[in-house]
Amino acid sequence: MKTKTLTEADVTAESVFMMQRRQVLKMLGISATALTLSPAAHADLLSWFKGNDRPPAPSGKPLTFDKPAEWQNTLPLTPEDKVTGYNNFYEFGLDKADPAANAGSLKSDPWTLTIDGEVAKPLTLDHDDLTRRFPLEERIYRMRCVEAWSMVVPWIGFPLHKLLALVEPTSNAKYVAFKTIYAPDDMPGQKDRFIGGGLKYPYVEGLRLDEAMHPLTLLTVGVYGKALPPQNGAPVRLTVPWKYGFKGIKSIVSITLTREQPPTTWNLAASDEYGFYANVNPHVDHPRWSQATERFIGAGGVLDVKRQPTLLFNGYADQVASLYRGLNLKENF
Ligand SMILES: Nc1nc2c(c(=O)[nH]1)N[C@H]1C(S)=C(S)[C@@H](COP(=O)(O)O)O[C@H]1N2
Ligand SMILES: [Mo]
Repeated sequence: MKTKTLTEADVTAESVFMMQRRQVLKMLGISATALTLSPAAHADLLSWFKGNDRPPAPSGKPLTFDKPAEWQNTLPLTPEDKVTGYNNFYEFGLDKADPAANAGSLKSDPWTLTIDGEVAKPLTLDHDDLTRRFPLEERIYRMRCVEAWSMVVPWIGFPLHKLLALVEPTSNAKYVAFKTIYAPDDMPGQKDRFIGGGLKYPYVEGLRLDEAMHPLTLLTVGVYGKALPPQNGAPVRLTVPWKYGFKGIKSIVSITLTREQPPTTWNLAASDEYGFYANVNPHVDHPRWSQATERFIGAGGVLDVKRQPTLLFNGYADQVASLYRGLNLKENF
């Protein structure tokens, strides 16, 4: 990593994850004393991989679900403890280990998810509706973070198009906007600009309506056979496997059909680095790092993770490339 003065703008960049929290604090001039006093400072990437000071993630209740053959495959899975222990959920801190350590304060039951906007039949779902209203399916998806690491995850959920069909989008509906819960008393990152990486909260995301209606787009309520633990976005999050992970907004409280393209959190933070589309693409680099390869997080330790080529649309080009015919993917990154 090159040495330079870290500005506040850098703290809002997702690449901060690539540094150790210790380095970030040092560059910001926060003293070693403050560091030892900060509970968050105990957990950095390396110590997590060594299994140090990381409490076991609380696991959700077992779910009933089908395993449609269409969504099964033989990709090697990322182990459950890494899927639930190596997370991005800035509302609970910047370190990969922070969400598992801190997200226990999230109150995910009861829950209310409203679906409104340009729809004929607005709808409100409660906590139990999320797992009972639609048949649940296990889907083994590749997951690619914009920071150039990847996983393979057995998610459980239902396709978003089933929910959208129920609310009947009007002919004005062109986009779908998503919003994470705003609960600063339970989410330290929403209360404290430093803990929350300087992002604007609540976290928001969006898709074009045709992307939202695509059969791959999943409203996810579980992982590894059980209800989502809080650090993975309990009780309901989005999974769009051909896009960078930041599109997969967690702990969703509202889904609003809109006429205009909605604002999205990382684009608001750095519009030249994080686009609205965020389709995984080995040929379109992030301004500050290459996207040609990725670090697959498998069963090994931090030093033997596999480098592998990044796949166009994260390996889902056959299914989704037609959505972007005629669109310049370099301009619309
Ligand atoms: N509300 C909210 N949703 C979020 C994030 C976040 O910080 N807040 N991080 C995103 C990023 S950058 C990634 S890579 C994925 C990580 O999901 P996982 O922790 O379940 O692997 O969640 C996404 N959804
Ligand atoms: Mo990410």
